[in-house]
Amino acid sequence: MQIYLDLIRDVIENGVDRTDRTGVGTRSVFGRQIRFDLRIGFPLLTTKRIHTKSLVAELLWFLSGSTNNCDLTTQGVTIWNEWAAPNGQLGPIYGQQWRAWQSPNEKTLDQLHHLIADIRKTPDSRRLVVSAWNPSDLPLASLSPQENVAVGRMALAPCHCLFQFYVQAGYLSCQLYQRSADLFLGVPFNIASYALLTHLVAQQCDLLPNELIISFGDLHLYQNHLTDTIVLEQLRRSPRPLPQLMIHRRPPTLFDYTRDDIEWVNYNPHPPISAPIAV
Ligand code: DHF
Ligand code: TMP
Repeated sequence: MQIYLDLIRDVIENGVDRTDRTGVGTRSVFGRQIRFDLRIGFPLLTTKRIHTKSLVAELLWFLSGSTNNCDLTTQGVTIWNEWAAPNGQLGPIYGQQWRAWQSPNEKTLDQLHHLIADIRKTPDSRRLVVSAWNPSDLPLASLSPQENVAVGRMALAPCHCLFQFYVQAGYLSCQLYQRSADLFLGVPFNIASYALLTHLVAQQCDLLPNELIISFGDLHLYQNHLTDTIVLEQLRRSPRPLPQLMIHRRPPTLFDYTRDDIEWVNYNPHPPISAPIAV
């Protein structure tokens, strides 16, 4: 995970200070790519503790097709609270686009179901793509997250908005396009979440995980993270050996995993670092 610390240095050294939607302000670069070899260990950040319970709950929540924050808060997971409407709704975000993309004939399209079928049937396909970027459901810039949900729109535009799989010689790779990336808070989750997704899809398709590639659009550090106790503290810490992921069971489909199926061993990170999240 040295690459993560290098990315932070890159943004600090090469980034430009900019305004942003939240009003907090960022230092930002445009267009970066990182790669992880999933065969040598699981890319879970070791220079601060990542709350794996939230990570697993969020991915399984996406996979279930839910867009209601109550399905997270009942498990004690609060990472989506700032964007949810009072009834818990978040509008047509990831879960809906992945599992029930609204198609013109009034039917819904399960992109993930088709993805698994396509990987099995035509592993050489160049169309193993899932998109959460549905322009007709995007939030309106003039409305708050909660107001957008009230008019049937997404609370937040998809950040990790498109991903593609690639199969070669029994190995599965995944590339994600992330249009906007909060390097301190969001990115460690995004790396681990897509690494986990790649492991789960591989298991379901009788493949082994190979590489995770993330291509970033606007990659930024929020100004209120650029402090001695947050980002600079992160940079002072040395990476430790990567943990290994254990998947205890092979359930019938990608949609049947439970949190008890997923566990990391040998995860010995530095302590957590808390930071304010920009809304
Ligand atoms: N907005 C912004 N500004 N940055 C984000 O990363 C972000 N991520 C969203 C929604 N909106 C966002 C969804 N993912 C946390 C991590 C990921 C995430 C939302 C929040 C977070 O607060 N992480 C803390 C606490 C973890 C926990 O409570 O389990 C952390 O220290 O990692
Ligand atoms: P934006 O919609 O104005 O780009 O704001 C979204 C912010 O949330 C931005 O800082 C990126 C961050 N983010 C992540 O980094 N990862 C995520 O998974 C999500 C949902 C958001």
